[in-house]
Amino acid sequence: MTADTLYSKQQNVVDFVFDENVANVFTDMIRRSVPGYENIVTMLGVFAEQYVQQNSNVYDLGCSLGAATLSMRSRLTHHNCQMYAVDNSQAMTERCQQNIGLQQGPGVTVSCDDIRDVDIQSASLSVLNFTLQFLPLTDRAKLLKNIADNTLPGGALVLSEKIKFENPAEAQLNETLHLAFKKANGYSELEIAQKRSAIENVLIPETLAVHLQRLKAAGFSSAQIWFQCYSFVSIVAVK
Ligand code: GEK
Repeated sequence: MTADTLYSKQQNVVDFVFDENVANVFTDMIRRSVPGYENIVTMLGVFAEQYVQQNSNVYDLGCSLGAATLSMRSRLTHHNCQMYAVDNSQAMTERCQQNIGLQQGPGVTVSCDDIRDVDIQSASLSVLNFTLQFLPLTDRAKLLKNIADNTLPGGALVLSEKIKFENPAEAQLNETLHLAFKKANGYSELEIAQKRSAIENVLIPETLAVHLQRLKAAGFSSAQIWFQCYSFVSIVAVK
């Protein structure tokens, strides 16, 4: 795994993009920046075991290097389903394709596409693992409705996001704890500050209440939080 040193030197910070440089260090970056990421990825395998149905499709939307796809594939109990891993960063999908090829398992179609354009059909499980937060606010409901409309009865969506807190004290506490987490993982004050300014116009968090209400409005019959670590949550919504 290549260490993430992207923001270790003083630089003119520009908006964050998922380019070659990020793809090269992404595994290290996300593990050291997103508390609970590895647990969530592991548990996606358990979700796959629970929700993937015969003759259905599984979607990893914003797949990056394919960690969620690999976890789900490793625990599929039905082998007559098709997996789709989609990301609009070519640097990510090239590496994702290689990673998937390194392990045995059912077929996965990896494509370099915008998740807003994916033709979702007969989904039994879809995953948005820290991806929805990068879409413009105005596009989020439409994507969730597309997923809900094309999810089979009993199928699910797992949505992981960084959330915003309305209560200033709660926001401050979670911010402090996240900062401590990043420092404990070896990021310097400079790295943390530069990454924060690179991401602030790119990753737009919303409150948990907004997420849960929008999932219900999209057509899921239930939506509940199953994991939280500081401001990082994962929600399961069932059709
Ligand atoms: C994991 N799920 O390891 N269309 C397609 N992909 C997009 C779009 C879009 N409109 N916007 C952003 N992305 C992964 C981690 S990372 C999370 C997901 C993070 C992609 C983007 O290229 C990147 O690969 C991914 O969403 C977000 O389980 O970096 O915090």
